[in-house]
Amino acid sequence: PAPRTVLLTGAAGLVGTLMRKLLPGYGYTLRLLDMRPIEDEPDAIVADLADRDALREAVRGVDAIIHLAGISLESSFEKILKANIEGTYHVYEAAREEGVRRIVFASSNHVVGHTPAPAPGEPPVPVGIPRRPDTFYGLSKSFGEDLAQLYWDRHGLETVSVRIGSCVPEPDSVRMLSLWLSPADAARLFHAALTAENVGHTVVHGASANTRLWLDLSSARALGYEPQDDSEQYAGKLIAEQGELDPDNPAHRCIGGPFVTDPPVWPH
Ligand code: NAI
Ligand code: 15L
Repeated sequence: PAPRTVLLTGAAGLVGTLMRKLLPGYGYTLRLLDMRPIEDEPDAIVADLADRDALREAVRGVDAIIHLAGISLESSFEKILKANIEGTYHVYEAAREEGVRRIVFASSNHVVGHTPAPAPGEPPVPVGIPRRPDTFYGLSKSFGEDLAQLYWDRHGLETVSVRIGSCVPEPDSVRMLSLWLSPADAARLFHAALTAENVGHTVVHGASANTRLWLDLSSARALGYEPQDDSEQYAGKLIAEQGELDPDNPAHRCIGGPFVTDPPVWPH
């Protein structure tokens, strides 16, 4: 049966807030969790991923988990270790203990951030390219993908790891024209990842049908994802303001963009 009750971790964050609005439209009942309280959601579970008892209770009875919680930018190795590496392990252990069958894991383009960006006219990169994390953050997402593979192979717990490009309401850089995942397409992709059959552990790219797309979407489309949006509508304004990407600029050269030279740091 298709999953109906879904735990959304990281529900207070940017993507979590967008998905809280959009996923109920696909028929899901959401249970929300974040370490930060959510103003208009008094029933949301306020818990840190370090709290294994709280996590186990949070996953009890859900059909699936969308795991968004964690540090979403660069930070110290110690902080990343706790929130993203140990925290994701705790989510998988809770799911295993409570018999949850599927997790959708928010991975990131920063798993392959050091990969040179395709030049204009070159094909997008496939999901199978060697991983080249650009930060401890990207490394933690690479760990999450391996953890997902282990829990599939050892425990039969399924995961779709979504290497999200840039999921924001509107792209705000020329780089993001090639990576944008519109909120509506993100909901489409999460729905496909929750409902496709026999996914085992599948890695997909999370992006819209962008004219300048860098990320190949064939494994996402194989789940039934049909992106509807294209960042090209923002191209004129962004290129007029910022200029085209310069392949001689190290901050432009790779998929990870500024994360390879001067990564934005998690403020908390
Ligand atoms: P965000 O930083 O806005 O949200 C993350 C949420 O996780 C926050 O509400 C935070 O309070 C919560 N959180 C952090 N550590 C926690 C812990 N130890 N216990 C409980 N909650 C904790 O990030 P955003 O943009 O919403 O991203 C969601 C997920 O998607 C993240 O895992 C991020 O790495 C991933 N992602 C996002 C992309 C994007 O473009 N927005 C791109 C690629 C990946
Ligand atoms: C990410 O993984 C970050 O979580 C997000 O804040 C964006 O910066 C995105 O990647 C990106 O590469 O644009």
